[in-house]
Amino acid sequence: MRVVLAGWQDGTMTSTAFDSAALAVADTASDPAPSPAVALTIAGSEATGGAGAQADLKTFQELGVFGIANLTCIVSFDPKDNWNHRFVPVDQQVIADQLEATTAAYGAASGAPAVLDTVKIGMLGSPATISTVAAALAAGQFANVVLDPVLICKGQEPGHALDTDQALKSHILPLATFVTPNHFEAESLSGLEITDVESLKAAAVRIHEISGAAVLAKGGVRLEGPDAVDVYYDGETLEVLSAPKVGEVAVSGAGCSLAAAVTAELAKGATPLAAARTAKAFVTAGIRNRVASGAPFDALWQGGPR
Ligand code: PXL
Repeated sequence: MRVVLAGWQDGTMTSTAFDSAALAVADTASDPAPSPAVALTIAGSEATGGAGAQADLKTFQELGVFGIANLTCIVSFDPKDNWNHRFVPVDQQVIADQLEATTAAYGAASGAPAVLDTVKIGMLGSPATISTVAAALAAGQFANVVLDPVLICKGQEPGHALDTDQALKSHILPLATFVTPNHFEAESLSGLEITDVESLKAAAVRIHEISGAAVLAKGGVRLEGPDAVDVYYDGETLEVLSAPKVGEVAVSGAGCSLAAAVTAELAKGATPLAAARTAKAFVTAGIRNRVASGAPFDALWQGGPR
């Protein structure tokens, strides 16, 4: 049932009136709506709203999935320093507390009608956070672990970032069931140079061999040609997903939203290949409808497909 509250829409209804109207509707509804699928993102906050947990939650919501975010770090771009990342990690105990609360509310033993079995991993940012999250994943009975392997965060000290990249490869990648590397990450994970669609395919195959996961390797705007090409490979099916490029400049949040859309679709029961196809279409529409700001990059708009 779709309820339209006219007074709320035209601005004449107060929040108290809205509450009573909503309660009256709840009282008279005969069948409660089925619980939506649930998905968790373990990710960083990106203050301007384009990337990170904010992009993930908006994507989950747009695709009809109840989104939960456990934050690993706070990223604030620095407009005084060429919009580089300022990175602040969340305390390890606070990350563990968020995971504990989420598992108690929606995990397998929670009694929740829609059990949480699908998680997306975004920016972790430090070897310590990687250990905390790896322990939760190992204990967490997640059927779907979608890894957006965010490798280097501008603004982090290089030695630290290399440790983080290594820890991600050793401790999180083996737990992933679906990986979404961008051009740079696919080169780093596969050890191959990627210059065209054929080398992107080879990298996707290699990353599948290393991880056992389904792989959606993104060429995006980095490969020459009129189309933004991504390659899907799961050990059996190799599919090239292609859409006309929308400009030649990467849009903030495209990678996060792609992986989040895969996560939402898997949470609803889609196959990995169907999830990849839906995610590609979702991101293409979101880039077409991107949002400009005072920052020197645009942000993807998750409401684009509406
Ligand atoms: O797009 C990668 C990314 C992921 N997560 C956070 C980010 C960024 C890029 O800025 O800030 C929190």
